[in-house]
Amino acid sequence: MILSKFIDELPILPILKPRWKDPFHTYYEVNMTEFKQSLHSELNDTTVWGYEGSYPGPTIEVESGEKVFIKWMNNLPDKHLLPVDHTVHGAHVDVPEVRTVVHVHGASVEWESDGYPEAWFTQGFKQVGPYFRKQIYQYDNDDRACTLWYHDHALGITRLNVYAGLAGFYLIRDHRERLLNLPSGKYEVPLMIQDKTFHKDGSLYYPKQPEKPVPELETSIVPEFFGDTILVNGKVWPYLKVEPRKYRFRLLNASNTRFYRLKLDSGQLFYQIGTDGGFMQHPIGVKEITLAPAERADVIIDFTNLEGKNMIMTNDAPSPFPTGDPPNENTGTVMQFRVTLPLSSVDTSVIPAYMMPLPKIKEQSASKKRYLTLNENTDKYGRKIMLLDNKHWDAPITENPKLGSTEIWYLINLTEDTHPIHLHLINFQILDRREFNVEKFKKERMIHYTGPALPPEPQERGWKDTVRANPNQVTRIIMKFGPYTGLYVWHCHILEHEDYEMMRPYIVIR
Ligand SMILES: [Cu+2]
Repeated sequence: MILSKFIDELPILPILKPRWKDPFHTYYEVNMTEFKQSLHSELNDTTVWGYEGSYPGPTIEVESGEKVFIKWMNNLPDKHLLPVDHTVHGAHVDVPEVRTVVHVHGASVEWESDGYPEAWFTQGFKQVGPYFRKQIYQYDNDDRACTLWYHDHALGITRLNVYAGLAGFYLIRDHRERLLNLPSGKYEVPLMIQDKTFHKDGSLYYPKQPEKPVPELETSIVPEFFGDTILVNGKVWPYLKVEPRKYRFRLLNASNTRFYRLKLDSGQLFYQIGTDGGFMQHPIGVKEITLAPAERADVIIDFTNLEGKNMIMTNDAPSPFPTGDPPNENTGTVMQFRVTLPLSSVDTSVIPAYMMPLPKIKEQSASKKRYLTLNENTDKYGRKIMLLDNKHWDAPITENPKLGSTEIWYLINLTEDTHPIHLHLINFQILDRREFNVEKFKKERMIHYTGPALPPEPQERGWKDTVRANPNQVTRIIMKFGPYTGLYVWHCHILEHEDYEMMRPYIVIR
């Protein structure tokens, strides 16, 4: 079944209204429920999970420094929409099948409100995980303007909960952003890009068995999942009618495994103004933007003088990345822009020449270096299992940075895939990437570099919370730990890896 492209309009995500707001606090309640929604007009309505009855969830917009409280509430059914694999750690038969916990990706948050994977809760908070501490999460939002997103993070079923629809945007705004005079209002559109596969009846497909099924087990964990259709804001291959003027788009890859390398088929440039953690120093004009799962890019596209033109945003990233198959005509198509709306007023917005200072964290300021491997092993059923530093989730904590200290982490990738590595709590800067001899490292546990240190790509020169750690390379990142102490996680953001042990706790100590 092949769905027609560009017959549905891009959904513009609603902004969530707080339940209550005074000069000191803002309070939201967000309900998670199961419902049916049309994801394409040729497809029967799809049963999905969403926040506040919407997939993707409504956008939460806050001001830098605003004290925000959110009660995330689980009103989902007891039975999961998708096949749970009870052989996966944290999803065994001794815990409820449907568990949720919400993480605001990229936010700096006290640990009790960060959505620790074992702080899950069930419908009505009837049952909670061992690290559950509070029903109402607190967000101080002491960050600069940036594009964050919220999504589920429950241990062992994150891939299923997010694939079912539990994801939304969380935008922090600030004074500096308003001074930049960027395209705003209806000319600023967040775009959440995901891939999914559907059954004929419109229901979501997620693989149930690995390639070599274990007869006695209902297994579902797979080393990767690639859908055969691309959705933006919850619609398959949508179109957006635009005016001949500048637009700001916040691009987010919210897919389970798929990477995207986005281009405009008209050859137009994206003017990138921001990375994961906020504005870059200067905008860069780029022909293509690579986004691993969880990465964001804040861009301006200028449709001025393009009246009547259509252009397609395409994807040519191989899957798995970077050495897998190229996308086909379907997975290579993301959405269409149609410059068919009349210009409603003169476009006075700008692509700024300068956004904000971006001081480099000095390498000499680091008090500790950590050498951490990304490993590929085989589990007892013969399935692929990816690990961080060759350790499982429940091994004792080994990463324990001191509050206020700066560290350099060497991500030593011994696998054949790129892994998007995400640290909670902090933003980091990418120092460099460098080729090394993997076989020699496996034998001698010593890094033998085989090439020069490569600086981060221009599109990565800013604050980051997710970094692509490429195969055969050591990727170095630098960060200062704070402002909170407590228990956080770092993990691969390929959700099939994260769910199956490619995640580790870490603790910030005093
Ligand atoms: Cu991974």
